[in-house]
Amino acid sequence: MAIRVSVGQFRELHDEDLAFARQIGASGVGINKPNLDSPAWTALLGKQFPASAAPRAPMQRWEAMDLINIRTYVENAGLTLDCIEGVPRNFIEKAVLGLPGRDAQIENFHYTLRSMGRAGIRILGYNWIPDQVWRTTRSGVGRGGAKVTGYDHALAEPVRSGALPPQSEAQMWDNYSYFIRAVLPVAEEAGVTLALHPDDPPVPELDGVARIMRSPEAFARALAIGDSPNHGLNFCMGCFAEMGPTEVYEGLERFGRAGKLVYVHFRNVTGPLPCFAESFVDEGATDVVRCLKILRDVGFDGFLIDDHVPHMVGDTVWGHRGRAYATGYIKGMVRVLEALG
Ligand SMILES: [Mn+2]
Repeated sequence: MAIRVSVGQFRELHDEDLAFARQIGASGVGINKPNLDSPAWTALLGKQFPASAAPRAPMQRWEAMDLINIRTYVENAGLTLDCIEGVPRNFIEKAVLGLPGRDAQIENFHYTLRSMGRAGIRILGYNWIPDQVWRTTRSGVGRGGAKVTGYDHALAEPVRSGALPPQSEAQMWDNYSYFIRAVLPVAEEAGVTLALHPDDPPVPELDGVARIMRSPEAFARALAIGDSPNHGLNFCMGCFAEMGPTEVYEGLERFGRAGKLVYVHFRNVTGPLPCFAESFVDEGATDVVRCLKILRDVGFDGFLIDDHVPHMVGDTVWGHRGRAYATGYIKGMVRVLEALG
Protein backbone atom coordinates (compact mmCIF):
# COMPACT_ATOMS: atom_id res chain seq x y z
CA MET A 1 0.00 0.00 0.00
CA ALA A 2 1.32 3.40 -0.86
CA ILE A 3 -1.28 5.50 0.91
CA ARG A 4 0.13 8.62 2.52
CA VAL A 5 -1.47 10.66 5.29
CA SER A 6 -1.36 14.42 5.14
CA VAL A 7 -2.67 17.11 7.40
CA GLY A 8 -3.78 20.50 6.36
CA GLN A 9 -6.46 23.02 5.73
CA PHE A 10 -3.81 25.58 6.59
CA ARG A 11 -4.93 29.05 5.54
CA GLU A 12 -1.54 30.36 6.64
CA LEU A 13 1.68 28.58 7.51
CA HIS A 14 3.83 29.08 10.57
CA ASP A 15 6.84 27.17 11.92
CA GLU A 16 4.67 25.59 14.63
CA ASP A 17 2.17 24.27 12.07
CA LEU A 18 4.87 22.37 10.26
CA ALA A 19 6.39 21.13 13.53
CA PHE A 20 2.94 19.91 14.60
CA ALA A 21 2.40 18.16 11.28
CA ARG A 22 5.70 16.36 11.77
CA GLN A 23 4.90 15.50 15.38
CA ILE A 24 1.65 13.74 14.47
CA GLY A 25 3.43 11.79 11.74
CA ALA A 26 1.97 13.37 8.62
CA SER A 27 4.10 12.97 5.50
CA GLY A 28 2.85 16.12 3.91
CA VAL A 29 0.62 19.13 4.25
CA GLY A 30 -2.09 20.79 2.24
CA ILE A 31 -2.83 24.48 2.13
CA ASN A 32 -6.40 25.71 1.80
CA LYS A 33 -7.29 28.76 -0.34
CA PRO A 34 -4.36 30.83 0.86
CA ASN A 35 -4.76 34.58 0.61
CA LEU A 36 -1.15 35.44 -0.23
CA ASP A 37 -2.00 39.11 0.33
CA SER A 38 -2.53 38.56 4.05
CA PRO A 39 0.02 39.92 6.55
CA ALA A 40 1.13 36.41 7.57
CA TRP A 41 1.89 35.36 3.98
CA THR A 42 3.41 38.72 3.12
CA ALA A 43 5.81 38.30 6.04
CA LEU A 44 6.58 34.66 5.24
CA LEU A 45 7.24 35.42 1.58
CA GLY A 46 9.49 38.34 2.45
CA LYS A 47 7.55 40.80 0.35
CA GLN A 48 8.40 44.45 0.53
CA PHE A 49 6.22 47.24 -0.71
CA PRO A 50 7.15 50.91 -1.13
CA ALA A 51 5.85 52.91 1.81
CA SER A 52 4.23 55.42 -0.53
CA ALA A 53 2.50 52.86 -2.69
CA ALA A 54 -1.21 53.30 -3.23
CA PRO A 55 -3.45 50.56 -1.83
CA ARG A 56 -2.84 47.43 -3.83
CA ALA A 57 -5.66 45.76 -5.74
CA PRO A 58 -6.53 42.29 -4.43
CA MET A 59 -4.35 39.55 -5.88
CA GLN A 60 -5.96 37.79 -8.87
CA ARG A 61 -3.37 35.08 -9.56
CA TRP A 62 -0.30 33.47 -8.03
CA GLU A 63 3.33 34.04 -8.93
CA ALA A 64 5.76 31.14 -9.36
CA MET A 65 8.32 32.68 -7.02
CA ASP A 66 5.81 32.88 -4.15
CA LEU A 67 4.83 29.26 -4.67
CA ILE A 68 8.48 28.20 -4.83
CA ASN A 69 9.07 29.94 -1.51
CA ILE A 70 6.10 28.17 0.06
CA ARG A 71 7.15 24.79 -1.26
CA THR A 72 10.71 25.24 -0.04
CA TYR A 73 9.48 26.36 3.37
CA VAL A 74 7.43 23.16 3.72
CA GLU A 75 10.19 20.88 2.40
CA ASN A 76 12.80 22.41 4.70
CA ALA A 77 10.59 21.19 7.57
CA GLY A 78 10.85 17.62 6.27
CA LEU A 79 7.38 17.55 4.71
CA THR A 80 5.98 17.52 1.21
CA LEU A 81 3.55 20.13 -0.05
CA ASP A 82 0.94 17.72 -1.34
CA CYS A 83 -1.59 20.16 -2.69
CA ILE A 84 -3.16 23.55 -2.62
CA GLU A 85 -6.84 23.07 -1.91
CA GLY A 86 -8.43 25.76 -3.97
CA VAL A 87 -7.78 29.32 -5.01
CA PRO A 88 -9.34 32.31 -3.24
CA ARG A 89 -12.97 32.83 -4.25
CA ASN A 90 -12.21 36.12 -6.00
CA PHE A 91 -10.00 34.20 -8.49
CA ILE A 92 -12.90 32.25 -10.02
CA GLU A 93 -16.27 33.49 -8.74
CA LYS A 94 -17.24 35.09 -12.08
CA ALA A 95 -16.33 31.90 -13.92
CA VAL A 96 -18.47 29.84 -11.54
CA LEU A 97 -21.45 32.13 -11.99
CA GLY A 98 -20.86 32.81 -15.69
CA LEU A 99 -20.61 36.57 -15.14
CA PRO A 100 -18.88 39.21 -17.29
CA GLY A 101 -15.19 39.15 -16.48
CA ARG A 102 -14.94 35.37 -16.45
CA ASP A 103 -12.54 35.31 -19.40
CA ALA A 104 -10.09 37.51 -17.51
CA GLN A 105 -10.39 35.15 -14.54
CA ILE A 106 -9.73 32.18 -16.80
CA GLU A 107 -6.62 33.93 -18.19
CA ASN A 108 -5.44 34.48 -14.63
CA PHE A 109 -6.22 30.86 -13.78
CA HIS A 110 -3.97 29.81 -16.68
CA TYR A 111 -1.23 31.99 -15.20
CA THR A 112 -1.73 30.43 -11.77
CA LEU A 113 -1.55 26.91 -13.23
CA ARG A 114 1.70 27.75 -15.02
CA SER A 115 3.10 29.22 -11.80
CA MET A 116 2.20 26.05 -9.93
CA GLY A 117 3.86 23.94 -12.58
CA ARG A 118 7.03 26.02 -12.41
CA ALA A 119 7.00 25.67 -8.63
CA GLY A 120 6.54 21.89 -8.87
CA ILE A 121 3.24 21.91 -6.95
CA ARG A 122 1.30 19.27 -8.83
CA ILE A 123 -2.21 19.24 -7.37
CA LEU A 124 -4.77 22.03 -7.23
CA GLY A 125 -8.11 21.29 -5.59
CA TYR A 126 -11.19 23.17 -6.74
CA ASN A 127 -14.94 23.09 -6.36
CA TRP A 128 -17.97 24.47 -8.17
CA ILE A 129 -19.70 25.80 -5.06
CA PRO A 130 -21.28 29.16 -5.99
CA ASP A 131 -20.52 30.80 -2.66
CA GLN A 132 -19.37 28.70 0.27
CA VAL A 133 -20.00 25.58 2.32
CA TRP A 134 -23.39 25.96 4.03
CA ARG A 135 -24.08 24.93 7.62
CA THR A 136 -27.08 25.73 9.80
CA THR A 137 -25.14 25.39 13.04
CA ARG A 138 -21.50 25.75 13.99
CA SER A 139 -22.10 24.87 17.61
CA GLY A 140 -23.69 21.44 17.38
CA VAL A 141 -22.95 18.97 20.14
CA GLY A 142 -21.03 15.86 19.20
CA ARG A 143 -19.61 12.95 21.16
CA GLY A 144 -18.67 13.93 24.71
CA GLY A 145 -19.70 17.52 24.03
CA ALA A 146 -17.29 18.05 21.15
CA LYS A 147 -18.31 21.04 19.04
CA VAL A 148 -19.44 20.11 15.54
CA THR A 149 -21.02 21.82 12.57
CA GLY A 150 -24.41 20.64 11.33
CA TYR A 151 -26.84 21.13 8.49
CA ASP A 152 -30.63 20.90 8.38
CA HIS A 153 -32.09 21.36 4.91
CA ALA A 154 -35.47 22.41 6.34
CA LEU A 155 -33.77 25.50 7.78
CA ALA A 156 -31.57 26.38 4.80
CA GLU A 157 -33.96 25.64 1.93
CA PRO A 158 -36.19 28.74 2.38
CA VAL A 159 -33.25 31.20 2.45
CA ARG A 160 -33.39 33.83 -0.32
CA SER A 161 -30.73 36.41 0.44
CA GLY A 162 -30.45 37.79 -3.09
CA ALA A 163 -26.68 37.79 -2.63
CA LEU A 164 -26.10 35.81 -5.82
CA PRO A 165 -27.62 36.05 -9.29
CA PRO A 166 -30.04 33.13 -9.73
CA GLN A 167 -28.61 30.26 -11.76
CA SER A 168 -30.38 27.21 -13.12
CA GLU A 169 -28.83 23.80 -13.19
CA ALA A 170 -28.33 24.08 -16.97
CA GLN A 171 -26.58 27.44 -16.57
CA MET A 172 -24.25 26.09 -13.90
CA TRP A 173 -23.33 23.17 -16.16
CA ASP A 174 -22.70 25.58 -19.03
CA ASN A 175 -20.50 27.73 -16.81
CA TYR A 176 -18.65 24.65 -15.69
CA SER A 177 -18.08 23.29 -19.20
CA TYR A 178 -16.82 26.65 -20.40
CA PHE A 179 -14.33 26.88 -17.55
CA ILE A 180 -13.01 23.33 -17.37
CA ARG A 181 -12.53 23.03 -21.13
CA ALA A 182 -10.58 26.29 -21.11
CA VAL A 183 -8.28 25.43 -18.21
CA LEU A 184 -7.48 21.73 -18.66
CA PRO A 185 -5.19 22.11 -21.70
CA VAL A 186 -3.08 24.54 -19.68
CA ALA A 187 -3.12 22.23 -16.66
CA GLU A 188 -1.80 19.44 -18.89
CA GLU A 189 0.91 21.63 -20.30
CA ALA A 190 1.90 22.82 -16.81
CA GLY A 191 1.85 19.33 -15.29
CA VAL A 192 -0.77 20.22 -12.70
CA THR A 193 -3.76 18.01 -11.83
CA LEU A 194 -7.09 19.55 -10.92
CA ALA A 195 -9.09 17.74 -8.23
CA LEU A 196 -12.81 18.46 -7.99
CA HIS A 197 -14.54 18.57 -4.57
CA PRO A 198 -18.32 18.15 -4.19
CA ASP A 199 -20.83 20.79 -3.28
CA ASP A 200 -21.32 20.77 0.48
CA PRO A 201 -24.15 20.22 1.25
CA PRO A 202 -24.92 18.28 -1.94
CA VAL A 203 -28.46 19.66 -2.44
CA PRO A 204 -30.06 20.71 -5.76
CA GLU A 205 -30.33 24.42 -4.95
CA LEU A 206 -29.58 26.98 -2.24
CA ASP A 207 -30.34 30.67 -2.24
CA GLY A 208 -31.64 30.57 -5.81
CA VAL A 209 -28.50 28.99 -7.24
CA ALA A 210 -28.27 25.40 -8.48
CA ARG A 211 -25.62 23.17 -6.88
CA ILE A 212 -24.55 20.73 -9.54
CA MET A 213 -21.72 18.65 -8.04
CA ARG A 214 -23.98 16.64 -5.77
CA SER A 215 -24.15 13.01 -6.98
CA PRO A 216 -21.92 10.27 -8.38
CA GLU A 217 -23.56 10.84 -11.79
CA ALA A 218 -22.61 14.52 -11.66
CA PHE A 219 -18.95 13.61 -11.13
CA ALA A 220 -19.03 11.14 -13.99
CA ARG A 221 -20.46 13.93 -16.16
CA ALA A 222 -17.88 16.47 -14.96
CA LEU A 223 -15.03 14.06 -15.70
CA ALA A 224 -16.48 13.33 -19.13
CA ILE A 225 -16.73 17.03 -19.96
CA GLY A 226 -13.27 17.60 -18.54
CA ASP A 227 -11.73 14.43 -19.95
CA SER A 228 -8.03 14.66 -19.16
CA PRO A 229 -5.36 12.69 -17.31
CA ASN A 230 -4.86 15.91 -15.36
CA HIS A 231 -8.39 15.89 -13.97
CA GLY A 232 -9.84 13.85 -11.12
CA LEU A 233 -11.56 14.08 -7.78
CA ASN A 234 -10.79 15.35 -4.35
CA PHE A 235 -13.09 12.65 -3.02
CA CYS A 236 -14.71 14.06 0.13
CA MET A 237 -16.04 11.08 2.08
CA GLY A 238 -18.14 13.42 4.21
CA CYS A 239 -19.93 14.92 1.21
CA PHE A 240 -20.50 11.55 -0.46
CA ALA A 241 -21.95 10.21 2.82
CA GLU A 242 -24.25 13.26 2.85
CA MET A 243 -25.58 12.21 -0.59
CA GLY A 244 -26.95 8.84 0.57
CA PRO A 245 -26.23 5.65 2.54
CA THR A 246 -24.08 3.82 -0.02
CA GLU A 247 -22.68 6.61 -2.21
CA VAL A 248 -19.38 6.82 -0.36
CA TYR A 249 -18.51 3.14 -0.94
CA GLU A 250 -19.82 3.05 -4.49
CA GLY A 251 -18.09 6.32 -5.32
CA LEU A 252 -14.70 5.19 -3.98
CA GLU A 253 -15.02 1.96 -5.94
CA ARG A 254 -16.23 3.54 -9.19
CA PHE A 255 -13.84 6.47 -9.36
CA GLY A 256 -11.01 4.51 -7.77
CA ARG A 257 -11.22 1.82 -10.46
CA ALA A 258 -11.27 4.57 -13.08
CA GLY A 259 -8.05 6.02 -11.62
CA LYS A 260 -9.81 9.29 -10.89
CA LEU A 261 -9.17 9.63 -7.15
CA VAL A 262 -6.48 12.31 -6.80
CA TYR A 263 -6.82 12.58 -3.04
CA VAL A 264 -9.36 11.88 -0.33
CA HIS A 265 -10.96 13.97 2.40
CA PHE A 266 -11.11 11.22 4.99
CA ARG A 267 -13.91 12.19 7.36
CA ASN A 268 -17.22 11.04 8.79
CA VAL A 269 -20.71 12.50 9.26
CA THR A 270 -23.81 11.30 11.13
CA GLY A 271 -25.76 10.40 8.01
CA PRO A 272 -27.19 11.49 4.69
CA LEU A 273 -29.35 14.52 3.96
CA PRO A 274 -31.68 16.14 4.83
CA CYS A 275 -29.94 16.49 8.21
CA PHE A 276 -26.38 15.75 9.20
CA ALA A 277 -23.63 16.75 11.57
CA GLU A 278 -19.89 16.26 11.52
CA SER A 279 -18.61 13.42 13.64
CA PHE A 280 -15.36 11.91 14.76
CA VAL A 281 -13.77 9.67 12.16
CA ASP A 282 -14.48 6.52 14.22
CA GLU A 283 -18.23 7.08 14.63
CA GLY A 284 -20.91 8.38 12.28
CA ALA A 285 -22.63 6.75 9.34
CA THR A 286 -19.59 5.69 7.34
CA ASP A 287 -17.62 2.50 7.94
CA VAL A 288 -14.22 4.02 7.41
CA VAL A 289 -12.38 0.69 7.52
CA ARG A 290 -14.52 -0.47 4.60
CA CYS A 291 -13.54 2.74 2.77
CA LEU A 292 -9.87 2.17 3.39
CA LYS A 293 -10.15 -1.42 2.14
CA ILE A 294 -11.74 -0.16 -1.06
CA LEU A 295 -8.92 2.35 -1.49
CA ARG A 296 -6.38 -0.41 -1.02
CA ASP A 297 -8.16 -2.76 -3.41
CA VAL A 298 -8.42 -0.18 -6.21
CA GLY A 299 -4.72 0.57 -5.85
CA PHE A 300 -5.16 4.15 -4.66
CA ASP A 301 -1.72 5.70 -4.25
CA GLY A 302 -2.56 9.28 -3.33
CA PHE A 303 -2.95 10.80 0.09
CA LEU A 304 -5.64 11.04 2.74
CA ILE A 305 -6.30 14.27 4.60
CA ASP A 306 -8.59 14.78 7.59
CA ASP A 307 -10.56 17.74 6.19
CA HIS A 308 -12.49 19.40 9.03
CA VAL A 309 -12.89 17.68 12.39
CA PRO A 310 -14.92 18.07 15.63
CA HIS A 311 -13.48 20.57 18.09
CA MET A 312 -12.35 18.99 21.33
CA VAL A 313 -11.93 20.36 24.85
CA GLY A 314 -9.28 23.07 24.85
CA ASP A 315 -8.95 22.99 21.08
CA THR A 316 -7.59 25.79 18.88
CA VAL A 317 -9.43 27.42 16.00
CA TRP A 318 -7.51 25.20 13.58
CA GLY A 319 -8.32 22.17 15.77
CA HIS A 320 -4.96 20.77 16.87
CA ARG A 321 -6.53 18.20 19.21
CA GLY A 322 -9.26 17.09 16.83
CA ARG A 323 -6.80 16.85 13.96
CA ALA A 324 -4.21 14.97 16.01
CA TYR A 325 -6.90 12.46 16.92
CA ALA A 326 -8.15 12.06 13.35
CA THR A 327 -4.71 11.87 11.77
CA GLY A 328 -3.43 9.38 14.35
CA TYR A 329 -6.52 7.24 13.87
CA ILE A 330 -6.19 7.27 10.08
CA LYS A 331 -2.47 6.45 10.27
CA GLY A 332 -3.25 3.57 12.64
CA MET A 333 -5.83 2.13 10.27
CA VAL A 334 -3.49 2.36 7.30
CA ARG A 335 -0.72 0.66 9.28
CA VAL A 336 -2.96 -2.22 10.39
CA LEU A 337 -4.30 -2.77 6.91
CA GLU A 338 -0.75 -2.85 5.56
CA ALA A 339 0.31 -5.32 8.24
CA LEU A 340 -2.64 -7.62 7.63
CA GLY A 341 -2.10 -7.47 3.87
MN1 LIG B 1 -14.22 17.97 2.02
